[in-house]
Amino acid sequence: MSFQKTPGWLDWFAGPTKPRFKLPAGAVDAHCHVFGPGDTFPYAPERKYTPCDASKDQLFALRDHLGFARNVVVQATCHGADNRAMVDVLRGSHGKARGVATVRRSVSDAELQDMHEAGVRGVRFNFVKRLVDFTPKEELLEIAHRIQQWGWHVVIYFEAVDLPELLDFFTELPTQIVVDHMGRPDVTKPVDGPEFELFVKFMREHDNVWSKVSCPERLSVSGPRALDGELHAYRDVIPFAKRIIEEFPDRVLWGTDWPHPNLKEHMPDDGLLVDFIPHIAVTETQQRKLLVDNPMRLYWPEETR
Ligand code: 0GY
Repeated sequence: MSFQKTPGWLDWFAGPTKPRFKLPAGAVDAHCHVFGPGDTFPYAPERKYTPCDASKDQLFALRDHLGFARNVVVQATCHGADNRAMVDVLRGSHGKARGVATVRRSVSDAELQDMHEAGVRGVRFNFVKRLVDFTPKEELLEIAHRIQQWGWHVVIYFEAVDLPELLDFFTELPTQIVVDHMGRPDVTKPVDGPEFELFVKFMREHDNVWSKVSCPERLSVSGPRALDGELHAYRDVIPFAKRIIEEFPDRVLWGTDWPHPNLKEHMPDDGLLVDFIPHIAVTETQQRKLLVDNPMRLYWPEETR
């Protein structure tokens, strides 16, 4: 089947820079996706965008180029609840990739078991209205209870303005919870203002809540340009990510977000994204926890005992 990319959509960055920041041995890119290829794994009829293809071999090449050892592949909304492309990455990774699926209440235990054997370790609940249609909370809660028997967790994606309304639901979830991109803060607001404070409080009061400190390119308003000759790309995101890493060093994860769905103005060079890491995780200990210890504990616990 042939698909036409959504107009205005930028392709992922070919030929990324080799990062200057040397990732610690065993580093995990804990948030990335694959798209299709559409001819093999068709995009879902209910999708809100049609991406360019981004295959597993291209993902593995990027992993090796940047210096990562492993990937966590998150089901992208353009594939709906058809997890075949994501599961195909896990099966082709020789144990070096784990996954996060999207499922509906109709999924059978046998399907969940199959996905577990392939390396799926979580499900994603998406509340970003431009990406998905509404799913009733009682259906999500039912799924969250069912996945517990495999020890899976729930990844949640939402915008900061929606957190007050979603908070009660999130606190009902019985599993570990991983928040995508710090709950998408508005970085033009103060880092100690009421909006981000609510997110910090959510993490502080619930020790099952983790956060990805990823996607500066999505959150930044100042953008990718350096200031005064220094590397200060995405500088307005730094205080937010630094704050979360400093306060919760054992519950943070980082990922490239390759192939960067839905970007229309600026497509990041993934090598420069890696070079952003030491601006937010400023000590070697923080970097090791963020990139190795934490993702290994969550996705490969059998190797950390
Ligand atoms: C991300 C962010 C986005 C998209 C998706 O699955 C997706 O389509 O996650 C976004 O558009 O903000 O995490 O990749």
